[in-house]
This record gives sequence, structure tokens and C-alpha cells, in this order.
Amino acid sequence: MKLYDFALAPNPKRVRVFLAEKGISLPTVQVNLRELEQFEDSFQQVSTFGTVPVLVLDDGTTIGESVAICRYFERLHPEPALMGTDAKDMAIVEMWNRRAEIQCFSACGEAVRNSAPMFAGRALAGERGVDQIPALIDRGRATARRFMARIDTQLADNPFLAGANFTIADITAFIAIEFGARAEISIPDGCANVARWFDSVASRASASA
Ligand SMILES: N[C@@H](CCC(=O)N[C@@H](CS)C(=O)NCC(=O)O)C(=O)O
Repeated sequence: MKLYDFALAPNPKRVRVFLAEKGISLPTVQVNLRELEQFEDSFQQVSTFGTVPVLVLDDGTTIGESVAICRYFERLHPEPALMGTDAKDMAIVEMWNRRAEIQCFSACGEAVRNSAPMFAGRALAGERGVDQIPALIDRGRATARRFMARIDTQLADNPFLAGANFTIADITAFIAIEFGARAEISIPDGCANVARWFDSVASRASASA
């Protein structure tokens, strides 16, 4: 089994943090996205989507998508549970993780990929010849800030996004906000609960995975 990874990219970090929380270590293959290795034949044969992370099992099965990879390990290594334990918990975690992905991770990605010079002509992950659209920078920033304002209420009464326990939803939102800093996205003034939560996630050993 091996994990195609890139140490500087946020989506593979989601998987690395998840694995670190579970105490799992895996052999990794670094795909240097800054050198455009995702477009080389050697990686395109692994995934024509041109994105990392990708997990390749010993039987050759290829699993792309961060959440799918996490789900695979959650099933094999249920402790500590990071995706909920019963029907209600699992649904709640899924709800917050989806919100974090759509309203925060995608929004931060939109702001970063449409602003950073390194993504000129590559505004969408895994693609070439896709121009940046400057109007999406502010839209991404505003969407991410709205998300943070909304979760501030949730985090007023709960240590973590999905409630009492640290879950994949915290991993997704934390890494999204960390990544968003590359497009000057920061925790808005007045979101003291988000700031407290962010610091607590940042202080976990897994945060530097
Ligand atoms: N939805 C995918 C997104 C994967 C993705 O966008 N990965 C980025 C790195 S964070 C990538 O591989 N980018 C390739 C590129 O920039 O061309 C997942 O969750 O795994």
C-alpha cells in the first residue's frame, strides 16, 4: 500500500492528519505539484484526475479523494473514531464535514487558486489551460468568512465542530483556513470561538503531519 502525497498541499494533509490521529504510518510517494509532476505519465497512470492524495492498495485498487481514503482507514482502524460512531453521530459529522468542504475548503481554494501567480493557467486542480478569474478571489474570501461567522455560533457551545469530539470535520475546516491564509483569509474579528478552536486544533500533534 502507498499514498501519493505532496507535503506542501492541503488535501493530502487532510489524510496525513487523519492518519496521524489514528497512529497509522504509510509509505508515501511525493508528487511534486510545483514541478507539475501530476501531469507526467508516471502519475497520470495512477490517476488521470491529476490530483493528490491517491491511495494505492496492494491489490492495485486506486482510491482517490481525501474523504474516501479517510473512510477506508476509519473502517479498518475504528479507534479513535473520527467519522462518528452511531447513525446520528455519523450523520452529524458528515454534515459538518460537507459544510467545511463546500463552504470553506472550496472557497479558500477558489481564492488561492485564482490569485496566486503559481496557479496562473491552472486555476483548477489537476487541469492545465484554465485561466484565473480575479472576481473569484473576493467571492472565495467572502464565502470563507461567512462560514467562519456561522461556525462561531456552533463553537460557542461545542469544543469541536461536530460536538464533543475531534473529527474529520475539524481536520477539513482547520486545513482550509490554514490554506486560505495564502489568499489573506483570516479568522474574522469577533469570531473568538473560531479562534479558540483553531488554536486548539493547531496545538494537536497531528497538526504538523
Ligand atoms: N477533491 C480532491 C481534491 C484533490 C486536490 O485538489 N488536490 C490538489 C492538492 S491540494 C492537487 O492535487 N492539485 C493538483 C494541481 O494543482 O494541479 C480530494 O479531496 O482529494
